[in-house]
Amino acid sequence: MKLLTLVLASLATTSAWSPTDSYAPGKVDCPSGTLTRKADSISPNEADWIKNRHQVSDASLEAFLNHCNMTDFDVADFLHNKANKSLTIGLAFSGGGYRAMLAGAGQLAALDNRTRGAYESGLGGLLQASTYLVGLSGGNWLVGTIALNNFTSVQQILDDGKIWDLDHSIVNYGGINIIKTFEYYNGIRKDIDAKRDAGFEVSLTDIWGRALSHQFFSTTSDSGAALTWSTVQDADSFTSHQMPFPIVVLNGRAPNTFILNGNSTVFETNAFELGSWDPSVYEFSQVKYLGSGVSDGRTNGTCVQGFDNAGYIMGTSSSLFNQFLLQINTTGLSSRITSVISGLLSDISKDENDIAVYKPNPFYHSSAGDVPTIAQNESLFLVDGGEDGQNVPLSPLIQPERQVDVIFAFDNSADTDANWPNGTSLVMTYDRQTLKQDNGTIFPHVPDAATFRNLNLTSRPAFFGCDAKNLSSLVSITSNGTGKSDIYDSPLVVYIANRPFSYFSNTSTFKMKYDEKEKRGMIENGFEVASRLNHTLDSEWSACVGCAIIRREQERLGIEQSDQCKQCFQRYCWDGKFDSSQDAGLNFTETGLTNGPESTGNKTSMASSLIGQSKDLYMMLGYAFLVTMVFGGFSI
Ligand SMILES: *[C@@H]1O[C@H](CO)[C@@H](O)[C@H](O)[C@H]1NC(C)=O
Ligand SMILES: *[C@@H]1O[C@H](CO)[C@@H](O)[C@H](O)[C@H]1NC(C)=O
Ligand SMILES: *[C@@H]1O[C@H](CO)[C@@H](O)[C@H](O)[C@H]1NC(C)=O
Ligand SMILES: *[C@@H]1O[C@H](CO)[C@@H](O)[C@H](O)[C@H]1NC(C)=O
Ligand SMILES: *[C@@H]1O[C@H](CO)[C@@H](O)[C@H](O)[C@H]1NC(C)=O
Ligand SMILES: *[C@@H]1O[C@H](CO)[C@@H](O)[C@H](O)[C@H]1NC(C)=O
Ligand SMILES: *[C@@H]1O[C@H](CO)[C@@H](O)[C@H](O)[C@H]1NC(C)=O
Ligand SMILES: *[C@@H]1O[C@H](CO)[C@@H](O)[C@H](O)[C@H]1NC(C)=O
Ligand SMILES: *[C@@H]1O[C@H](CO)[C@@H](O)[C@H](O)[C@H]1NC(C)=O
Ligand SMILES: *[C@@H]1O[C@H](CO)[C@@H](O)[C@H](O)[C@H]1NC(C)=O
Ligand SMILES: *[C@@H]1O[C@H](CO)[C@@H](O)[C@H](O)[C@H]1NC(C)=O
Ligand SMILES: CC(=O)N[C@H]1CO[C@H](CO)[C@@H](O)[C@@H]1O
Repeated sequence: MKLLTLVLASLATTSAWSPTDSYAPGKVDCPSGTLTRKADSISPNEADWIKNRHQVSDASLEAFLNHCNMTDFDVADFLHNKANKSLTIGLAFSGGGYRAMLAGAGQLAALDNRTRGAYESGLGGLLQASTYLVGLSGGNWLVGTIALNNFTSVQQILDDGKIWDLDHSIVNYGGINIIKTFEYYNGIRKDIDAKRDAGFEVSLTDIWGRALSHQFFSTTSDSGAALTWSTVQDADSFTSHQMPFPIVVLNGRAPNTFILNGNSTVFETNAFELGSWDPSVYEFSQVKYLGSGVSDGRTNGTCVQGFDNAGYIMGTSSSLFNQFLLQINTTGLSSRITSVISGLLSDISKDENDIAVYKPNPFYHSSAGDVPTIAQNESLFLVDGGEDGQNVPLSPLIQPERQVDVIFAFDNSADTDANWPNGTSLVMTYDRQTLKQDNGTIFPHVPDAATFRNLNLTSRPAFFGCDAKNLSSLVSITSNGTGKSDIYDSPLVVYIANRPFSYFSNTSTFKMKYDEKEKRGMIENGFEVASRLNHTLDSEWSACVGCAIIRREQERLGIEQSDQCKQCFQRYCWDGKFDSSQDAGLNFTETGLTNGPESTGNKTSMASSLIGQSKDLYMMLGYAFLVTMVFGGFSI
């Protein structure tokens, strides 16, 4: 009986993997209907899943708020008798390589009730109460690792020590074990050949995605060669609605073009679909059937599965890093290994190296989008989600269709010379709303980068959009007054930026190796960042977080805040003032404030003044030797 259950369980889990049980996609029958739909709502699958998730998260939110010590606030009465809807919490984790993954892991751990100490000195239970979990680039490594390993926890990862072995860089996987490295590359080569032999174009991102999978899916058979992104739909923790809805963000970019914030197409891959809310595409396609030939979403009856390899999707969101593979000659690997690698690299698509090729294009001959070059191309070209400068993945969470009440935006970008964030990512998202490409979404007022730092908005948490009434001017500038957004549709943003407490967490974006001590230092510091140094800097921090979560619904209902919440908002809301004078620089002190000259930490920047503008960066992308030049100079 036990055996039977086991067999059935393994059948159930493998059914969503690649039908070839390898990296190669394989042919399957098509589902009925078209594979695409217009982006005028969330998908029926998502709507249905979210409804069920709320049954789980509502109870967790009640437990969380009850533990927050909010005064003059009756949690049960508010949630059961007053609120008209389930409160929807979105978590967003920025890009920034392993720095962002590890700092983000600590921040996530502080919200996770499964982390030892999180319930007492963090925000334990907030993850359990959240609805959406979004990541980009390094942040997508975090989200993807957690989601596709059946919603494992950061605590579990640290305790088990099986995944996130970062002792050796991804390029030199075996370290001194040359045979292991040799087998690693041979295995990747076999995978890449299998996909090509099945008739699909391969790009550097395929190799990159397979390499990443060895770190993220090391406990999965064949390091996740056949593991698809859509497998998440079948994970126990997903079907039982124990995890938030995972989403990763990508950008569209055709070869030989560069992205300006204004004309970027922001794509997302969620548990069910890949697509974009932006007018240039305005369509979603079922992620499980990526790789199928379509015309305006219609198939010929034969479809493909297995194209949406989990590592490939995660590699696409972080494609800026895949050029590391081209640095191979500098790593001192044996000639036997480099010759395998040279073979591997010689046959891949010659498009620019950071571009992932999705061919056939799931939006081919689509009638929904208004940028014909996307619909007319046989390939869809996707790149790192941070290339448009919106390094915190907020786009999926500001879509009014998702009805998010509050976003916790974790910014682990390297904006400054010393690899700290300066709020630029939020400015990019703010600016975008004036453009047609943002399609009527609204994002609260934020100040310029100098103000972010001068007013200490990166050295302690900062709330934006505290008063929905102040957003009315944004509704009219986004569209001509017929926009789809209502001021209350715009979530309040709790911005939490990377800063040091117990560890200097401003490591270079391109630091590719972390020993155990460094890894734990980064994660512990992240916990402290999200918890106001374990509540020591503000014993009411949990209550203030509670105030932020309930704010929009209170406003919709016309309920006044408690005195405690008013004080919290005075402490954490940006007051609308600017201090754009010379950036005073940051020198973080234990109290959470800043003074003095720029703190240096492990500064690795060589060429940041050279590459001040992203335009230059993009023109230079694709040349292997530039990876070293770019160290520390880009904001992710
Ligand atoms: C709430 O207050 C109690 C008693 O002072 C304290 O033990 C507990 O840690 C507080 N909870 C939070 C989440 O701050
Ligand atoms: C904060 O709590 C976390 C989790 O329990 C712990 O790892 C860390 O050492 C604590 N930090 C401080 C400064 O006490
Ligand atoms: C978190 O854990 C505590 C103690 O283990 C429990 O009382 C609480 O209900 C849990 N909260 C959530 C949201 O799961
Ligand atoms: C997935 O996680 C859930 C919740 O922790 C657990 O009950 C289930 O057994 C796990 N499934 C697998 C296949 O590990
Ligand atoms: C974005 O705008 C720049 C400058 O006009 C242009 O060079 C680039 O091709 C555009 N990108 C796309 C994807 O349209
Ligand atoms: C139908 O689509 C499949 C998968 O996209 C493709 O492999 C096949 O060649 C197509 N068949 C015809 C007859 O066009
Ligand atoms: C790397 O090595 C290969 C041969 O192993 C050589 O063809 C290639 O030019 C080298 N690349 C660089 C950047 O030195
Ligand atoms: C903020 O960061 C951006 C890069 O993301 C940089 O170009 C800008 O100079 C920085 N500004 C300040 C005031 O630190
Ligand atoms: C306002 O915008 C809507 C859609 O964005 C459009 O249908 C309508 O024609 C516009 N009205 C005017 C007066 O421009
Ligand atoms: C920011 O921190 C510095 C250093 O502690 C302090 O002097 C300054 O008053 C703070 N600024 C604001 C606006 O809180
Ligand atoms: C921070 O400022 C203090 C006082 O101005 C100074 O003593 C200290 O060296 C500075 N630390 C760093 C890392 O710059
Ligand atoms: C509010 C708004 O501008 N909505 C537009 C979003 O994009 C689609 C596709 O271009 C339009 O049809 C909507 O009107």
